[in-house]
Amino acid sequence: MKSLFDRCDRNPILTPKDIPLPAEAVLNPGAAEQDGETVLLLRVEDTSGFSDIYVARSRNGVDDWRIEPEPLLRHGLPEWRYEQWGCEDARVTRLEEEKCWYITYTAYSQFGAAVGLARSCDLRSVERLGLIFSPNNKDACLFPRKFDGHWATLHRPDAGGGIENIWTASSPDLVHWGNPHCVLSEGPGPSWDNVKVGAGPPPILTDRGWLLLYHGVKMYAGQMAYRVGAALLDRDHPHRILARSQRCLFKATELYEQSGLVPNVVFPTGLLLRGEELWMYYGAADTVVCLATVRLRDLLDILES
Ligand code: BMA
Repeated sequence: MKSLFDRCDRNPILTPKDIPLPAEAVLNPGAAEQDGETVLLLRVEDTSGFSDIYVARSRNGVDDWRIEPEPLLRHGLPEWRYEQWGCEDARVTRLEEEKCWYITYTAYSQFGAAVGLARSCDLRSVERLGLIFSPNNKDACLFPRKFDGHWATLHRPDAGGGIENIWTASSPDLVHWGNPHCVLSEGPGPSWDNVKVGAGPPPILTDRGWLLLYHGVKMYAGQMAYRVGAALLDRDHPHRILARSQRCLFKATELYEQSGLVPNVVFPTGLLLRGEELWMYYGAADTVVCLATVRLRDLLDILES
């Protein structure tokens, strides 16, 4: 059967060898467009096991990446105690109203995994705004516009007892968050996403509502398989889910996805709409960065059926 997504024939498009320092892995990139170029916010795990966020730029979004020598978000700075062990898995959203990009990322420390927020107006320097969700919480991304005067985010609190669902929250100022709603829960019974779910890249507004790509996890022989599904959220009330794919839409089938530091992982964190096509940037096997494309209409058709 023809796959819904087309993998880039240059995959993996970035590997640890491309990074200007000894790196164990490069993975889970946030994606943005700036001055006609593609910008990826790469998670780079160094050879001690700690991660920072680096910026990579390319004219075509596929190759000839130029990687900044210094990280945009460096873990371990003395004044940021909640990220002493790592800055991981950045998602980036352009807020036109603020004329800036906002970056949500996993701030990892002895206190657990929390959600940090940072702002950048040039994707070269960054201003941290601090934590927006306390541990354990991951996989947060911002919607690009306000709803009734409030910003909105998706996030994935760990409810304990192995319950990990996707929630929304809203905020008047991007700093104080409240009004929680569960928007997408773990799949039932033996579903492909029955262990946990988490938001992927920031949602994209379509004529049917907000399109969300998310990762879902199921255990096979004691190992977690990370795969990708899609959902549609209401255009004006993003905590209302309109549709959800019943099956996973993208999974590890290639060697670079099935084999690596963590096998059988595809983990999308960047999504750009180019004409009729979505370009999905994802981490594969927690080791390399890859790209796959899909026609927006094909995804929406699946969600409608
Ligand atoms: C999640 C996160 C991701 C990682 C994924 C698969 O919990 O830690 O950074 O890619 O697991 O191992």
